[in-house]
Amino acid sequence: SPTPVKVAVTGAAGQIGYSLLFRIASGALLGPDTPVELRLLEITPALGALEGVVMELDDCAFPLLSKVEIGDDAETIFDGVNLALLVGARPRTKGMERGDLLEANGAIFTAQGKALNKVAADDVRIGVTGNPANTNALIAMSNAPDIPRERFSALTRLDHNRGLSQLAKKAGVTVSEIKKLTIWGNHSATQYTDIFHAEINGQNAAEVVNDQAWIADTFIPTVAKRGAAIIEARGSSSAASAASATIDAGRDWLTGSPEGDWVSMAVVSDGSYGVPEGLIYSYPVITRNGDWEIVQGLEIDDFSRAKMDATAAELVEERDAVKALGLI
Ligand code: NAX
Repeated sequence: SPTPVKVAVTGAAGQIGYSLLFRIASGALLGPDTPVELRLLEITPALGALEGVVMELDDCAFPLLSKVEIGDDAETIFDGVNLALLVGARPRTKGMERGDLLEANGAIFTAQGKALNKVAADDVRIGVTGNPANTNALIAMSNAPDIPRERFSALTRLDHNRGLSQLAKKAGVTVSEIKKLTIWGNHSATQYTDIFHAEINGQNAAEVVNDQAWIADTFIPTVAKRGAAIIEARGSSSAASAASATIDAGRDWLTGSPEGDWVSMAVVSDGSYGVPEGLIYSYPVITRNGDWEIVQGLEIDDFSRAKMDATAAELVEERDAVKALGLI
């Protein structure tokens, strides 16, 4: 049988982990023919809870799950991993300033970047879900000089999926009838969900919708504020949907985006679309065999330009703040 793929998940005892691990172990990430070895990283006080999660993984008797290792030492857990899903992060707690949050996460992502640099497999891919995802990815990437920069990405697939579902409802179609939606920029309130290049059954989505006020005043803010709406309704933040998007993103990265479509992924900017080089910025990308390519040549009107620039400006600010803290 084929060699198991080693997949690391950090923050494995958390909410997202509780959904993500079972999906990975069932084959949703790597397909029905690829066995998987899970490497689960947590902070020391959460290891007991993580043991309970592993008991449940055992009890599922997943045929594809070859082995599970848990621990609190990044170098041990990341040793030889082919894919690292960095989910664990320090949430913003009451009274915490933005600088404190960046600093707390900086400590996590500098250490994890260094550990990956030292011990991960040569073909490693790293996906960051933990917030602030783009800047955490930038910190990890900057602390892993021997890993090609293209191997890092931050998750905007949840925003992409949220956009698909909102647009499908408005247009009275199913999500699979929509292609080429784009999330530009930061996974934050400044993100820009672009339907001007999207297609609904081959027709331009903005033309099908034909309602600029809805696009500007309802659609874009609804997608951007969906996380807050989930917290309001559920009493805790999106977890199953975030896990599902983490699976979608990892699967498409490794096995390729669907023909005739693209996906949104925050990746290192090469200056495309006037975005400052080196930022981790969400773009429309086509993926194949673990590589990605930014879709080029899309026409950008003034409405889109302003929104793409605003989210880039926020990422520049975050980058400058972590630079000032000596994290990159
Ligand atoms: P939880 O607080 O339930 O779980 C996080 C886990 O990470 C905890 O078990 C904690 O012990 C662990 N952890 C903290 N520091 C660690 C470290 N240094 N090494 C390993 N583990 C560590 O949060 P959860 O709801 O699972 O969310 C995880 C992260 O995803 C948060 O940062 C959250 O903001 C972010 N999200 C990102 C989304 C995205 O689309 N990019 C959407 C969902 C979610 O909000």
